[in-house]
Amino acid sequence: MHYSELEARMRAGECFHDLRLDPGAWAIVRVDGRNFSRYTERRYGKPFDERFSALMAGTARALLEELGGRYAYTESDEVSVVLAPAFAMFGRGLQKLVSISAAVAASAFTHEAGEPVQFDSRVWLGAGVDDVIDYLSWRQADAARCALNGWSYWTLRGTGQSQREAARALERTGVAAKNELLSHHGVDFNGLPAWQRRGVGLWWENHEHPGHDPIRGVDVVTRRRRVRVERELPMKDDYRRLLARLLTERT
Ligand SMILES: Nc1nc2c(ncn2[C@@H]2O[C@H](COP(=O)(O)OP(=O)(O)OP(=O)(O)O)[C@@H](O)[C@H]2O)c(=O)[nH]1
Ligand SMILES: [Mg+2]
Repeated sequence: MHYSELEARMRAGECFHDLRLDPGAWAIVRVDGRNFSRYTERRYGKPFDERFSALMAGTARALLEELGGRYAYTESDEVSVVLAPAFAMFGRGLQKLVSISAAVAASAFTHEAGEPVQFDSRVWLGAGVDDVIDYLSWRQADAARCALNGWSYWTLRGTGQSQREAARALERTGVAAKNELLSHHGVDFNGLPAWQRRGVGLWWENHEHPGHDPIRGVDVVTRRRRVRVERELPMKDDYRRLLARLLTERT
């Protein structure tokens, strides 16, 4: 068999190679830490740890920069990165996007933490900006739900309840009752840091950078792009308005 025949036959086996993001669609790539329940167990404070959150924000920044994303959002052990319809890396190929985003996340986190971790990755497609805003509101609602559950669980554990006792007690407890449970134990849920309840958002912003032009011998101001890390995100409709502005404005 000629090499070119073998090549063609073997390439045909790469049957997922042609999968691409639909032209004109918005895409979101979401990475999630693999087995992080176990990884974080003995290393980080519960339910929230500022050091862990900083590592995830650093991972989100690396993804935003490497993929040229429009917006990134992180909560718990996950990061979502919004890719505008003009996203053109990897010929919009799905396998490259999924594998490289997982690799970027794993290497960024590992480099900072000093020990190896892995992330999985998946892609979500939306037709327009409104879908993207719905997606991001969904992840923020998930952050709020997890924060309430996490705080309730660890507050009960703090009173001496076992894993099973705390989990069973919370199965039968609604949102209002969890808030009451927390305030009964001196935790004001709405007074907790915003990043714990609402997640962290990252986006590009322009800023003016004062400098000196040595050739002309004059001071100059240049405009530069930098990543803004927002740990005080608004929620609900205010968040949707912020997102609408970030996703539609020309940068
Ligand atoms: N201690 C601590 N743990 C955290 C923090 N943020 C997230 N986690 C952990 O990250 C886990 C994320 O949950 P999942 O992604 O559903 O579970 P996982 O174990 O990573 O499992 P897979 O994603 O399916 O591999 C939570 O269960 C928490 O245990 C934090 O600030 N402190
Ligand atoms: Mg995980």
